[in-house]
Amino acid sequence: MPFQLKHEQIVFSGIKPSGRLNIGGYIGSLSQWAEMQEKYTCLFCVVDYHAITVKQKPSDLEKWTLELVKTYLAAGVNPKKSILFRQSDLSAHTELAWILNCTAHMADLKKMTQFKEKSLGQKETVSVGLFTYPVLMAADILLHQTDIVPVGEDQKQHVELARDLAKRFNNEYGRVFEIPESVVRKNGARIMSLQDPFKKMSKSENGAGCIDLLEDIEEARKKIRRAVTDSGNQIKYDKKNKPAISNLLTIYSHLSRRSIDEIEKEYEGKGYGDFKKDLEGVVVDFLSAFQKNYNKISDQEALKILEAGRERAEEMAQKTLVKVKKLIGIK
Ligand code: ATP
Ligand code: LTN
Repeated sequence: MPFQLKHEQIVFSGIKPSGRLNIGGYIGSLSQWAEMQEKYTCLFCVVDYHAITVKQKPSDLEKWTLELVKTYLAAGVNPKKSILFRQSDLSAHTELAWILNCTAHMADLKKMTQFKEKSLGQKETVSVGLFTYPVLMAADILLHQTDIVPVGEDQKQHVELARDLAKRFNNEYGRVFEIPESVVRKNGARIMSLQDPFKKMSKSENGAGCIDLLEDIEEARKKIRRAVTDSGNQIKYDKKNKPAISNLLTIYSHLSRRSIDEIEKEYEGKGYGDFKKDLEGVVVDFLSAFQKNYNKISDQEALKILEAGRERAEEMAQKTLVKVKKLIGIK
């Protein structure tokens, strides 16, 4: 039975199965998804071809993929409302990526901050895949005629590139792609390391500055206790002068679903000690509830959901790819 589009506008997002998602990725991106599925037709993808742009152990890829699907579900993504699928299940993604590689310019990709950061120190041995990574991401987005892309701050530039490639292709060959827009949280789009408020909390960092969604609860407690703070003792959101406390306030606010204003008021006259003790509670409550949801889902269920998602996602993908190929003169 063909999948009926329930809502007019289309949302697409994805995460790499390259390790465990941390609370930064949750706050910046994943936490927006469940809400969006009530208003939009949503496609949420496990982007395994993106994961292999840096070395991965082959035997880990399937494990991380299933973990990620379960993570999506535990965060409230509902497979009855949204399409969950694996990027490599649809060859249209890599096919369109190749075509868009021929639309992208070297200069477009040389500007990409993520590539510059990730290739630092690797020089000539960095994979070409890491360089063209944003083109594959553009293919993911454009293939499904996406309107909205919820991501963290670090991916905004890649969505910008997807927009540019869509416009360039449409101008050159004829209108085929929607022009997507990123949706980035006003506050929380860049959660910083608990050990260094000038460094992004990141999956690949994985140290004391980063809390995974599946983190051992006692470990998580320790990481909050050890989190760095700023000079002074006031609990005040001030990114410039109090970057560490501002980051902790942002985490507190998102995980407890309370506004920063409200939290600041509650801690007027109190010090960092009280605040961090309560933050520990907020993080532990959040992680416990999340992990309880996560543990209810089996690998078999996750696999079934991916299989159903593949069928649904295939339709739109093929429609777009057929049009694109015709426009460029390939049968
Ligand atoms: P890596 O560091 O290995 O590149 P990552 O931790 O950035 O991985 P991704 O899979 O690349 O994880 O990111 C998943 C999503 O979460 C993306 O939309 C990304 O922008 C967002 N995200 C990742 N880290 C953060 C963060 N610290 N704050 C806010 N959003 C984040
Ligand atoms: N590059 C993103 C993951 C990603 C993505 C996408 C996000 C791949 N394709 C399409 C949104 C839309 C990352 O590193 N987090």
